[in-house]
Amino acid sequence: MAAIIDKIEKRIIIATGFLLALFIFSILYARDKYRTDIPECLPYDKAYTEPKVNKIDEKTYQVFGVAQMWMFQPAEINVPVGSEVDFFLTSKDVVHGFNIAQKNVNMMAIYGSINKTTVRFDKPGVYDIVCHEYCGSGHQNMKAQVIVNYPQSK
Ligand SMILES: [Cu+2]
Repeated sequence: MAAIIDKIEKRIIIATGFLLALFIFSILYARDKYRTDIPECLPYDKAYTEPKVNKIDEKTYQVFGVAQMWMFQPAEINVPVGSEVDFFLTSKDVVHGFNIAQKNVNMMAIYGSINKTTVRFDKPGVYDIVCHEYCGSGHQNMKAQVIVNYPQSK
């Protein structure tokens, strides 16, 4: 009797291992194929709770994004075409979502924590940022925009 159970357990362990390998492979495949950046967690630092956009150089920007009931700050981010933007994201209250559908960005804004992802904007246009974690009665009003334009000629 015990031998039969062992056999089933063995199969379950093998199947679980296979599924785990499949999940990990899927994430790595999606990262390379769709150039999806997997968000990282950084050590918490109060400096990130001040919403701002830092220009590092012509093509590199840092956005300190702060989510709160019910808004994102900064609400409008202007960058030139071809920019690489590091988003550092935190929340002032509850858990919020941070989704840029056109760029496959899917992050959470969490109180007391900093999440980071990097996005490259190669095409001009307006990229909507929405909160996709239900966070209260004003949830549907939580949006911001990344506006990507050609640099103005001097
Ligand atoms: Cu929200």
